[in-house]
Parts: sequence; structure tokens; C-alpha cells
Amino acid sequence: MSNALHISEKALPDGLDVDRVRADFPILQRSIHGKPLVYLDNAASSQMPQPVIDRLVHYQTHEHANVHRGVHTLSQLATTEYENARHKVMDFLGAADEREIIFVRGATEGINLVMHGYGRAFLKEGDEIILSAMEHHANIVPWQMLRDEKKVVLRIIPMDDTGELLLDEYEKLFNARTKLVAITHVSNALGTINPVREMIATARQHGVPVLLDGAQAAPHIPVNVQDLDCDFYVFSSHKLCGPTGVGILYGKAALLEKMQPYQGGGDMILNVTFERTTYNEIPYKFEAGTPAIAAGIGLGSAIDYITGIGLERIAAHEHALLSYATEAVQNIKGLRIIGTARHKAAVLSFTLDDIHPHDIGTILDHQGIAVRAGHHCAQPVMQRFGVAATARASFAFYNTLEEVDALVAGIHTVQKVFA
Ligand code: 7TS
Repeated sequence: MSNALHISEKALPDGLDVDRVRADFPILQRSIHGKPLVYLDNAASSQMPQPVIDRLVHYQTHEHANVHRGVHTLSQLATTEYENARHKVMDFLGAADEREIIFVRGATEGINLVMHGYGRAFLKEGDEIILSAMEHHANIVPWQMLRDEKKVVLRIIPMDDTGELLLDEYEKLFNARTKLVAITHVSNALGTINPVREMIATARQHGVPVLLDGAQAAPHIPVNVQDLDCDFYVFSSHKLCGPTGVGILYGKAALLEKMQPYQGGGDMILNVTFERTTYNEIPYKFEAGTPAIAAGIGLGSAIDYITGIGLERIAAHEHALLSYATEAVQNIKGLRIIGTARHKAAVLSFTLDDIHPHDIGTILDHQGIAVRAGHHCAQPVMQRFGVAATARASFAFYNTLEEVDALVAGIHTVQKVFA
């Protein structure tokens, strides 16, 4: 411990003024059980900075009306701001066209939309979908639903004991029936950053489209969908310092145009009679009903905030936190890190002796430290590593080395309670 505290006195060499950043996050000033909050559950949901909170309040106070349907001033204002947010998302992902950005409820709904609009529309019995062994349930269950309905086959890319996908095995899974690859960019349970560029190139050779689940990537590493050449990309606003209730599906325009709508209703149509409906153009074809307008505008503001800091700097800071934390916990007897891939985002999953992760999480909470305990909606990952659950600390750019020290001290306290 003394060694760890000594290192933490040094500044991180990433040029990020963490104190200034932290001052933007009101919730980080609060205490939990009388202790300063140490928020290390960013993979579940990150916190919201004041500029984003202010943007939401400003919208509700001065700009709110329904979008895409009014000639009156407020409706036009709300529409402009909402569409500005779409434009920001386009720039953020490096997409070519605003029509390729679809507002959904979150990563989960984005994947379900592709399952319905692409999978149900175009796949038939015997067709195959490649998933990986480290998917979040959001990228497993929709495909199982399709499997049960259409009798398609799911093929799973295995991983090694460090939590890296076996690329040789991946290549062997392709055949003439392969119709889609759906994989996570970054694992929420292990932190593994998958070599998606290489994996997409392989799929491309076989003419197979690729969906990337970017829920854990978009907030932490620079993403450029054109550069990656993925066909679909999903992420959630609430993991990117934005509000809950909104997320993004990016899709290549040519594919989206071919796809079936996911839900029917207002805004997604051009013309309706009782005989026949013609659908609106993309992206509106996929946006039935009144959307989460405030949340969408809030996401635009969160993107401004994140890009203002810079994803390169965010990635460097979080990487430094992860390295420091990994080294520190390696000295704790009985602690096993689950997920030791060479390229990792700032996720530290672990087990401790035979202490139940829920007990770890509860005792840490009493010290003000928020981590997630459980299977992290990735039960196949838990099975692969032979554990029922893990405790998971996941870092954001506003976390500090001192907070890592607090986590390490907290883990020692957990061990003392169970000694
Ligand atoms: N995909 C991945 C890789 C995720 O980590 C999550 C959420 C989702 C999809 C679903 O996102 P949603 O916003 O639609 O719910 N992951 C987590 C997590 O790790 N802890 O809580 C939620």
C-alpha cells in the first residue's frame, strides 16, 4: 500500500487536468455513507457534467415542443436542435451522411432494430450468424430469438484464457451460409478491445456485413465507422456522460434503405391510407413515434463535452489508471483478475478468495466506492472463466490515482472482514 500511495502522488502524463474535469461533475462532490464517492461503475453508466445538465434544463425551459411536425416556432426550434444533435453524432462517429444516424433507445434497441430490419427480413433457414464468446446479452438474445423464429445458426468465436478472441477460429467459421457478424468492439466484462478492423476485413473478404456493439468503445476510444468499414455500429448515450433513454444505430445508407422498418407509427411514414402505407426515408423510416427529444439533444451536448476533452486524452488517462490499478491489485493475495488481454479498456474485473462479489460490492459501497458485482449481463463470459460472478471496477476520465488507491484499500478491508 505505501508503495501505491507513493506512486499516486505523481501526476499522470496525459495532460488531463482531472481536478478541473471533476469540478464539472456535481455528483462527484457528494458523499456515500459519509465517505467521498469513488465512482467506479462507469461501464454501467457514466456521470453527467454540468454543461449537459444545463443543456437539458435549457431545452425544457425554453425550447421544448414535438419535433418534425409543427409549423410553429417552438416545434421548428426543437427540430433544429434535435437534428443538430444527429449531426454531432455523425461527426463523432465519422459517418458520411446524417441519414445513417438513427436515434434509438440505446445499444440494446439498436441491435434489436438490426435483428428485425435486417435479420428477419433477409435471413432464412440455415443461414449463419457469427457472434463472439464475450458478448453482452444484448448481442446474444435478439439473435437467439431470430434463431428460434427462422432456424438460423449461431456460430461463436471462442476466446483464450486472457480474454482474447481466437482469430484463427474466427476465420474458420465463415462459409457460404454466413450472413452476418455481430461482435462487441470492447467487452464490458473483461475490458478486451477486439481487433475489429482486422475482423471486419476478414468478413469483407467473405462479403458478410458486420455489426459492432460499441457500447463500451464509443465513450473510451476514438471510433471512425468509415475507417473501420463496419456496416452497423451501436452505442448508448448514458455510458458517454449523456442522458438515459437514447442511443444510436449507425448503418450504411445502402443497407438501411433495403431494410424493413422496426416499428410502425407516426413520423416513419410518407403517406397512409387504410389500403397502403409508404414509408418515410432513412433515418426517419426507423424512428416511429415521438422520440426522446431532450435526451437526444443532451447526447449532442455530451458529445461536445467528450470531444472537447478529446478521446485520445481520455483513452490515455484511462489506460494509465488501468495500468496502475492492475499493478496494485496484483499484489493482493487471493485476487484473480478476469480479463488480461493485451489491449484493454479500463475495466478491472476480479474475484477475491471465495468471497461473493455481492459482498465485495456491499462492503466497498460502505466505504463510498461504487463497483458493479454480478455477471454483468455476460453470463457466457462467466461460464468461460469458471466463475458465477465478478466484482468490476470500470474507470472514466474523471477518475484519479487516489481513487484507485481507495479501491485497493477497500479491497483490503473486504479481506479483513472475511479473515
Ligand atoms: N453492449 C455492451 C457491450 C454493454 O456493455 C451494454 C451495457 C449493452 C450492450 C447494453 O446497453 P444498454 O444501454 O442498451 O443497456 N452494459 C452494462 C454493463 O456492463 N453494466 O451495466 C450495463
